[in-house]
Amino acid sequence: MEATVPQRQHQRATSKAQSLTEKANRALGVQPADALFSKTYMIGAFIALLIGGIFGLLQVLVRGGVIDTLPLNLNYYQVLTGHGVMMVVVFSTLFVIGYCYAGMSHTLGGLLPKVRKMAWIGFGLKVVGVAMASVAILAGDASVMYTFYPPMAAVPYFYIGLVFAVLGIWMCAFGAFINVAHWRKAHPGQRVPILSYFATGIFVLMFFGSLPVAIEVFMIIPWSLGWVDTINVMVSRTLFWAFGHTYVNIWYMTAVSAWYVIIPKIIGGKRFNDTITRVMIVMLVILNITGGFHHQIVDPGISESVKFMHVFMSLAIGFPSLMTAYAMFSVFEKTARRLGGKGIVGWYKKMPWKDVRFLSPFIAMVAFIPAGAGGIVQSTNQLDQVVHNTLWITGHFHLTLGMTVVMTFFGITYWLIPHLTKRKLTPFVNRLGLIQTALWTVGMSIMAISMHVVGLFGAPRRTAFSDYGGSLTAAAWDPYLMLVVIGGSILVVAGVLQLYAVYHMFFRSPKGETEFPIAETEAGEATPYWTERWGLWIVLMIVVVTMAYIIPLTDFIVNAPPGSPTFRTW
Ligand code: HEM
Ligand SMILES: [Cu+2]
Repeated sequence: MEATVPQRQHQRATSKAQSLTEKANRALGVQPADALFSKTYMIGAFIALLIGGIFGLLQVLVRGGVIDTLPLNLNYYQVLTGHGVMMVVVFSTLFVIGYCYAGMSHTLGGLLPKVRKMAWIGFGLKVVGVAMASVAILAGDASVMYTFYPPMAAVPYFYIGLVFAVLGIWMCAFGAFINVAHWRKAHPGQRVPILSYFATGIFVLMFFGSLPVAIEVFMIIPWSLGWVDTINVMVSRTLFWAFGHTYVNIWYMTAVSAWYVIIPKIIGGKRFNDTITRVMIVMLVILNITGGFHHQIVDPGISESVKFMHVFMSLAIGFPSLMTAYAMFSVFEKTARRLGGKGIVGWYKKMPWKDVRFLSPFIAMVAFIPAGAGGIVQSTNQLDQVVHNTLWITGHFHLTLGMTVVMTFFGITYWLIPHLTKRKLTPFVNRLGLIQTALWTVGMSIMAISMHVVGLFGAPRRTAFSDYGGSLTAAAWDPYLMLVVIGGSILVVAGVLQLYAVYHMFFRSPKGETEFPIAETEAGEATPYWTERWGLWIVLMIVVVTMAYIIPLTDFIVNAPPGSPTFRTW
């Protein structure tokens, strides 16, 4: 729609002899070379969802006692590792990067050719890395779960694969920084467009969040090669969760970006106050990494006072989430009232419930209410003793990740893919999407709620089926595990529908233009320039991280227990 100034400058700078069609494409807002990049990421993401979904189904069938041996001689823990890696490392990361790059391309007037090249190299590195890790898992030499905690040790090339994947992520992060910096130089005094502001925050966290895991992997590689005999288990777990927790929040922030920026447009409204939106992003960036410690509440070797500080630091992330909840419902209400909605709840009738682009992320948001409450439970020392390492935890992250994040991502596909493929969202695909949304909601709710309940009764996570020598307690879990099977099976059907919808929007839907929906701010808003001070936000983030990590890490290293040799538990 808009051929902005930077687009024109960029065109002049890059190549003078462009074909007419290419120019027309640019004028219409989607640049073929940038679209190709994001499309490739989407395809990669959905292939990972397919493989991860098949593994998920196998898991529920084993846990529920429906089958007792897995096909192709697969081992339960091998499948579980594959499921975790495909869902959290591949699906989520590829989706985030593909979406953020599409957002930057759209709002910054196209990616710089240099940045596009970096991002493709990043893709190549990720493909090599994931392929190496997958071969190791399939060969049965890396059943260490996606968390790969020492002292369990996989074959060295599993970790070398992870190094490639991290390098690939860094390429994309640096590409994003270069593109945003280039735009800022060309637009002195202006605010970075909101979607690119979100992308900046997301890539800052991606880079800083993956530094600790890179250090961890460089500790593990010589140990797995046998060059050093032992490893400090506590240091490696701590480095892992500084990364793992931050990545969870990267997915969450990506989902939130769609809530703030895209959904108001889809419902025909304006977005929430721009300054507050930016403050929320900055808070998420500054406060995030230290949350990693809530994954270690039960770990030994961390003093009570340090654990207390970390409970506080974890709960601090709850604050921007509450701001988001307020912001979203305020936008819904304002929009609906403008459209003529009346009464205390009657205005809800004005929401486009039959539009999958709205319904799927709306349910995702609602799911975050119980999901976030569960997170507060787990961050509380005494309550975590009850649920730690039970299926409650698995239920929790299928609500947060499997519903809140994934359903928002699904909702995004229904406009992003047609936008990228220059096609239209047909009423048929929309209806398919609504059915898929309903099935995913029902399936995930049944599965996640039963997991929460059976977790309270003590059923452990990360364990293949066992009747524990005929234990009556374990027998009492069976009905809930059957519900997990039912929920999981419904989910798989929903997953197949989603994959079909993606296929349709890629190859079948009629040609046409689909808008990249970005909501405007309310008239008369002025965002102060200090929101652009990323240098300061990063310094503050480092200060918070230092406060959180110096004491425990020094303690783990100075008062280190004997290190651990490698173990192969499978
Ligand atoms: C297709 C539907 C799905 C099914 C049937 C399913 C099923 C399961 C089951 C039964 C477990 C726990 C196994 C155990 O602890 O013994 C599990 C673990 C897990 N799932 Fe899913 N899941 C599905 C979708 C997803 C999605 C969409 C995500 C995230 C994007 C996800 C992420 C995870 C993660 C991170 C784990 C933990 C792995 C570990 O403990 O190492 N799952 N899943
Ligand atoms: Cu966390």
